[in-house]
Amino acid sequence: MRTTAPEHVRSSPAAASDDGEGLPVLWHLKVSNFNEKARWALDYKGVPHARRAAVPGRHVELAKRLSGGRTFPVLVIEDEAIGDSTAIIAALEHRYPEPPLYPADPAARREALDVEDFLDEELGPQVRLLVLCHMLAEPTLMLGAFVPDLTGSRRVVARAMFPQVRRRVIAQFGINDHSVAMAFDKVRAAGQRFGDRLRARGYLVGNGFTVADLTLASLVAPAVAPAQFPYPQPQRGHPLLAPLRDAMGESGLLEWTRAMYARHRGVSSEVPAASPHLRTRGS
Ligand SMILES: N[C@@H](CCC(=O)N[C@@H](CS)C(=O)NCC(=O)O)C(=O)O
Repeated sequence: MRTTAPEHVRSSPAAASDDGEGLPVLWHLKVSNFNEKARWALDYKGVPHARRAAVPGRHVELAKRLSGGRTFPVLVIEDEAIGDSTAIIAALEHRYPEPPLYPADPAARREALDVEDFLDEELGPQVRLLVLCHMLAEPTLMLGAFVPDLTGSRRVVARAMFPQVRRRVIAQFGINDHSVAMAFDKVRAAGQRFGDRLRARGYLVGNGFTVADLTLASLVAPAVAPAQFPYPQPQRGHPLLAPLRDAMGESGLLEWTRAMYARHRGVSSEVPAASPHLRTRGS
């Protein structure tokens, strides 16, 4: 959504002090493409920040408390909680202009923001649906990607409850033959729309990396599983996801995404919780 989404930006002084040192805090889901979009922007700009990962599904209540919305990512920065990846990037661009993700030229900037919006609406949710649909057949794969921190008895319980989880996910995301066919159509349409430009110029807008490229690469990342993705991706090269990789390979999206990750994903600027920078008050 566009940056003017006040329902997803809330004054949140209590949450802002969460890390104990006034660092921005990113509340996120490790597996998720929209969350990767916000992480990449923070890392690209080298913004020191703390991260709080949640279990998919359980994050909705947290999101409501933080931003008033129901989705992650939520970035708590200064006294604001921002619950939308596009608004998060806009806020980062404003506070940390270098290196820029928005083109300097106004027309190119408009184009990059329009591409970002288009991809947020027309590609991100479809890739998510297809990744879910292809991974649901294999509990180990699904749990390894969606709850990578689950170990021991909690993992055994999750494995036992997996048939219920699968039914819930299918219902929640409306996964059926029709929605899957439509999602494949949209992935192919995005490939056709942008493939020629990417092959010719390497970037979506102008001749350099912008928010448009970051958005496209991060939104398809769970399907591509590039080596630099910062969390476990047991789906990397897995045969169950071959149809999805093939659909993206037709337009060159697969290779282009790997190249963007290799060239621009860079190092994480997360300040780990154990760091002395993150001492809790009084310690
Ligand atoms: N427009 C939002 C979309 C974010 C989004 O869809 N997040 C998902 C996880 S990938 C979510 O939290 N969904 C919970 C829900 O819709 O109930 C953004 O760009 O941040």
